Amino acid sequence: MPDSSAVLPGWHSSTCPHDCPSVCALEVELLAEGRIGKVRGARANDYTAGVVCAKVARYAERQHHPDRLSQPLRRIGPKGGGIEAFAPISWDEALDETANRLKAAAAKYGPETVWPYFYAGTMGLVQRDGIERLRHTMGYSRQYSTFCITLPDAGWKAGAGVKRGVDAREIADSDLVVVWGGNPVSTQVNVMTHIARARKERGAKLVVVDAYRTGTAQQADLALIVRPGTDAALALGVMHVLFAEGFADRSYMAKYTKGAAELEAHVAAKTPEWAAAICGVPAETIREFARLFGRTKRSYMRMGYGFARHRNGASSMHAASSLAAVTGAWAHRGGGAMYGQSGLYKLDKTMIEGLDRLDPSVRVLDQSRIGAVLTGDPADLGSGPPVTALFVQNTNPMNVAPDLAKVKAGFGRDDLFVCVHEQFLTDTARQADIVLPATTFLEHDDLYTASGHTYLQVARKIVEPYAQCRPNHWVLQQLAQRLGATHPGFEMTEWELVDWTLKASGHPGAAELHAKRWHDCAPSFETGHFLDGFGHADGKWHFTADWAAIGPQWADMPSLPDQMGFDAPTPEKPFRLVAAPARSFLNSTFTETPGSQAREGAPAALIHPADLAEIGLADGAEVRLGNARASLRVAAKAFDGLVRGTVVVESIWPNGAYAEGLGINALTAADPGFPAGGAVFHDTAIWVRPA
Ligand SMILES: Nc1nc2c(c(=O)[nH]1)N[C@H]1C(S)=C(S)[C@@H](COP(=O)(O)OP(=O)(O)OC[C@H]3O[C@@H](n4cnc5c(=O)[nH]c(N)nc54)[C@H](O)[C@@H]3O)O[C@H]1N2
Ligand SMILES: Nc1nc2c(c(=O)[nH]1)N[C@H]1C(S)=C(S)[C@@H](COP(=O)(O)OP(=O)(O)OC[C@H]3O[C@@H](n4cnc5c(=O)[nH]c(N)nc54)[C@H](O)[C@@H]3O)O[C@H]1N2
Ligand code: SF4
Ligand SMILES: [Mo]
Repeated sequence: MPDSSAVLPGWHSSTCPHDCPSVCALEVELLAEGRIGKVRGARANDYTAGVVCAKVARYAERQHHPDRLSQPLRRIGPKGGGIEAFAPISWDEALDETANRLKAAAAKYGPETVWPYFYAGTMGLVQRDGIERLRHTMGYSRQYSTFCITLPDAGWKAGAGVKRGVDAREIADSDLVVVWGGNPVSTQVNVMTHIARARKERGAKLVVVDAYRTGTAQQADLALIVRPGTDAALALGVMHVLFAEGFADRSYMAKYTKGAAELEAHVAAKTPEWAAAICGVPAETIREFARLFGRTKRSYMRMGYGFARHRNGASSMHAASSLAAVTGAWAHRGGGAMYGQSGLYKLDKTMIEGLDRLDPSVRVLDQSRIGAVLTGDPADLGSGPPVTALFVQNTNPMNVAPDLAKVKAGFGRDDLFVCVHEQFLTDTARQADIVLPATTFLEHDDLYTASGHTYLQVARKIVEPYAQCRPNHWVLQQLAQRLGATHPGFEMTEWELVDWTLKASGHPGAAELHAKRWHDCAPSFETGHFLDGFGHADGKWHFTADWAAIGPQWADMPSLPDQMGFDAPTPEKPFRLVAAPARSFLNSTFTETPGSQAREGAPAALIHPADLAEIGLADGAEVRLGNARASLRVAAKAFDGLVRGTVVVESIWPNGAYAEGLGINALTAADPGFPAGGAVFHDTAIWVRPA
């Protein structure tokens, strides 16, 4: 690859940086004027297979959006205001002021008063995780990242012992694909490509388990629509049938699992009728699914994240993913289960994250509890000082974090300094004292792993940064210089960090990987199917979970799969809210693009027609959704693809899309899920009233 200043018009390879399991291999059209044209999926990559989602195909809308931040800004008006509340300043002024404020805060309270705060706006490892190097070299408060994977990870690892599973390309060899608690039509479209192939070539069946009839469920041969948070009950009902009707593979279980006899005894009483009363799926449908799954050795379970975003989510993931170990589907091509592949890459992140400088005695703050942290909850702050300075990259907590009213109260504090590095003036940037303009993935270099497939990819910048935008790495280098943070990682370019990380991890170096476009880290069939042992020391799938080994809040968790509690409906709050991802947004990203806005319209609450009638509301009427935390107005949409009592608001709309200026996460709780924490975005009891 020549120096990026010499990138010529035409098609260039890249990688989608967004927080999506697909991590598509991209081809980006560079037009003559340095502008981006079309974006398409790489056909030569056998996972991406030439397909990308519509929102990224339209990336030019985002890249060249008139509202992209173009220069550093200082706030001169009230917090929460628009662009008129800010005045342009120079990069030197912005960086000096930020460094001075962080220094002053640390001088007053010690370094733990500063909280570098980030998540996965870009999934590139250098631009996403470099902030950890600044944190560790300065001794700033650490972050426990709980928005996304904490709950599903805990549940998966309880069974499998390691985070990897059967290669998604094997879906093409499956006779039955079960998409459980995820909505790939919206959230990782490439899964559907491989499912379509299996259906066309093998007549494979598709079963979808979800809390509402999603786009994915609409394509299914059999859709099981559950009450939110009740997947463990459903799984137990299915297991009951598998054992009772001779579908359990006892020789597989004897060799590869722990706790099979206890499980069999335990599910003997968990009949489909018992399960149906809890999960809302008719007993006959549970039997139909169990028999189909039991008969089909090549059954592939694609486990989603969504059904684990409940207080009991880890336990639900463990229960549902255990089905493949009962039938021994794992032993067959096209059979088994997969939730994520991140355990495959084994990257040495020392240089990117400054792990050699991590001091384990420094306090850890929970990302999802940012509201409680910023409002000074002693349980969250521990014995440490208040947080008086935040430096934010790659995340939009004023929109995506739970318990949003508390988050807003925290950001509203006068004694809190906030610097936000962003591509757009997000809800979070609107709270900042200093706003810094960030590059997009087309304007910087990075390295990408994937959750949904097995390829490592690198991507180089294709266009020069827009206006005064700068990469995360450059901003960290500049701050490090001003703060006196020294680490070899700050001396390296992005590309050198990529190269160091790849080579230190035993992978091809940056140039070699760039030339070959992607590098497959898939293990052998035997390892991929755990035929040489699962990840636990005993090499077994654990039906009996050792929750105590995973997190501190284990005491109330059943070791064998069982139905645990959640934010249960009450007479005052009879509904359960699921705030599932909208197809044309990616978390809070793409809410700014005209194409996505046109497709999504406005926020709406999907409510069962019988529930609407009972409340005395017509389709399209304004309703108010609420609980003890907050309430908000939204239009009701009659929808019969859910169990009565469920309300779905596809998300995450900017706060300004709601009449009273606070979005859906005003209703969600920041309570940590069991046993190791994790946000519970789909586990919310609410009331529904006429607005
Ligand atoms: N109600 C509800 N809430 C949810 C969820 C839900 O399902 N329902 N899902 C949760 C989940 S799973 C997640 S992962 C979180 C996601 O929460 P976030 O990670 O905060 O969401 P994103 O919108 O993906 O990205 C945040 C920001 O990163 C910025 N960004 C992108 N690239 C760069 C870059 O290179 N540099 C800088 N400085 N900024 C960049 C984008 O402009 C964007 O504003 O939301 C959680 N919140
Ligand atoms: N278009 C789009 N794509 C995205 C995102 C986005 O916001 N929009 N977000 C990205 C991110 S950060 C992530 S982590 C992934 C997440 O991708 P998914 O694995 O799809 O997970 P979720 O987005 O949390 O929710 C998916 C589904 O879980 C269902 N669900 C909720 N509660 C339950 C339950 O109790 N039981 C069952 N069976 N189903 C339930 C919801 O109805 C929803 O259809 O998607 C990524 N891709
Ligand atoms: S499907 Fe996911 S990885 Fe692929 S282009 Fe869309 S957002 Fe990016
Ligand atoms: Mo996520």
